[in-house]
Amino acid sequence: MEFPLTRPLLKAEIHCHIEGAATPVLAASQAGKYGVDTTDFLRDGAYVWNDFSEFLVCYDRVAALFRTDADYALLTESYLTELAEANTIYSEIIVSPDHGDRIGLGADAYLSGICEGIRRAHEKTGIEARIIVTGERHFGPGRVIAAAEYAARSQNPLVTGFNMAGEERMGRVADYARAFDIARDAGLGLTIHAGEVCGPFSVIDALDLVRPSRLGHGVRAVEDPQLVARLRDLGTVLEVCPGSNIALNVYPDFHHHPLRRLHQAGVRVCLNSDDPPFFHTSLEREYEIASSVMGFSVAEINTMTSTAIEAAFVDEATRQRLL
Ligand code: ES4
Ligand code: ZN
Repeated sequence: MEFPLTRPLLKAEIHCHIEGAATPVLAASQAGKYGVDTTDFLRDGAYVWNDFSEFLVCYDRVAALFRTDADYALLTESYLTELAEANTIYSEIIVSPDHGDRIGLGADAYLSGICEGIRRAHEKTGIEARIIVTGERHFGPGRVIAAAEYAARSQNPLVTGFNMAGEERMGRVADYARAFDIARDAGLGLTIHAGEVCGPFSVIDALDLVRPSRLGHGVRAVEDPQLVARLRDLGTVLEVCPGSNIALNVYPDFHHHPLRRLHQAGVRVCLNSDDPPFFHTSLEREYEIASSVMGFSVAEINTMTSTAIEAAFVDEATRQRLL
């Protein structure tokens, strides 16, 4: 008797920071190569940090272990290959030219290393990937505007979006709005970290001043029912990263995470890994938890995957092929 072949669940994500995808094993190997002492941020095979501010410092320390375009190609290829092995068909990678500048590599070589990693992973596995350039909020408005200008003039077909990550408690969105105007005028897709560390006001500011089609996290909008209705009516897609939220103590555990409530309220949501090894997660684990702990059905999970692809900053022909 023949058994019907069940197709494995396909996955997609649109929110993962490239340096945040570095495994501790890869970071340790890079540290060995450059003779860097990592004991204050990498111990017993795990990254060491206690709160959001320390996480951001740890992130910068790990980023500083990647120093050449070849290092970035290796990092990107490793991350995408692992995703593809878990049946992931699409990923949007958040990259920060400032991190390339800070290590003396320069933004162009940084970006070309990441593109080479995408090319190799695509050739090996077929996975599609695009790049979202990000400004880091805690580097200040000047750097965020410079990142937007860089993205706007890059002419790189893989660069399709602009984001702002980093310390959400620094300044107000208004201080950074010009960066998003530059990116919008250049035709880039817009998304912004909001409603992760800060409450509903950060999401309201983002909607009013940036008018993004998506939000990085946005989950704390759930604290304001009017805002939830606004997100539903606008069709704004929340790039939800449950494991990140638990690791950063935004919620005590997955049972208290608002993904289910947001989905129930008609807000468009999808699953993402953010900085997977920093938060002891992977996209595969996010999908697994959504199913086994949060109780999402196969159909609901497939809807979240489709939502990620619908919201992706990708050309229509590729989107239709992936859907
Ligand atoms: C980040 Cl979880 C998170 N939030 C804000 N900025 C970030 N950069 C890397 N991970
Ligand atoms: Zn993020």
